[in-house]
Amino acid sequence: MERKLFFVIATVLCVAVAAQASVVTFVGNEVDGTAAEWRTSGTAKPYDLDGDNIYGTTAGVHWTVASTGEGPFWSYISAGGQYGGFPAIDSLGADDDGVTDAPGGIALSQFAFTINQDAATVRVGLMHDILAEVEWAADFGFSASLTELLDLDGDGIYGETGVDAEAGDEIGSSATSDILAAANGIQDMIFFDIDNVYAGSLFVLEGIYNDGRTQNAYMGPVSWDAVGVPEPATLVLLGMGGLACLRRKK
Ligand SMILES: [Ca+2]
Ligand SMILES: [Ca+2]
Ligand SMILES: [Ca+2]
Repeated sequence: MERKLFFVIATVLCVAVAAQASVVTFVGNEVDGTAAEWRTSGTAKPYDLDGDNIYGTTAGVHWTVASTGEGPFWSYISAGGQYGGFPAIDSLGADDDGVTDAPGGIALSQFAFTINQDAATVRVGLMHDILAEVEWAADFGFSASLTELLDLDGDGIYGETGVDAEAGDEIGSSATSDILAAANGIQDMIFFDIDNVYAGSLFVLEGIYNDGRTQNAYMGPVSWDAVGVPEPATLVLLGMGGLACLRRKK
């Protein structure tokens, strides 16, 4: 009986270990909402996943020119540069997940990040409408997409096109937000959920202008709130599941 139970658990865990693909969905926009007070728990946050009224409880970041960063939960690469004229928003604080509070900056077009831990769901928030008036006056029709990048052929390059005819391109689940109302200098936030997050998964956030411009879209700070992060005991169990998979394959 014990042995049977072990194999049932092992089978479930084998499926869980083998099915490494996340599911990305668009959750909603907060337009002219609480984004400027994203770190102030006294302000109710309608889209906060973990309910502590802070966007980015797990991690949060602003960035500087072509920056990279790494924390216990994530690492990131900002593909873009920095731009001045950043209105006041809550300080991230130097003690938040080891991220230094960079001066106001924004990324151009793309922001890639890796999540280093399993989680049931991670909610990603992207701030927009963060420029001073002289800039936001020309800033409208913004939307964002979040896409998982995969490495199906195992060559260490993620998100290639046409590498595997059977499985398709190395693009996983993807979602695009609604188009935001024209910028007015009051910060907005766009939220995506990633379900079935597994350690080492790679994602790219992309800003899109929908008014025919070829110019890169400006993106603001990013927040992560996670639920269902396994306790160490569960990780041990998953490790045992992985071993069981190997044993059964032999
Ligand atoms: Ca939170
Ligand atoms: Ca590849
Ligand atoms: Ca706005």
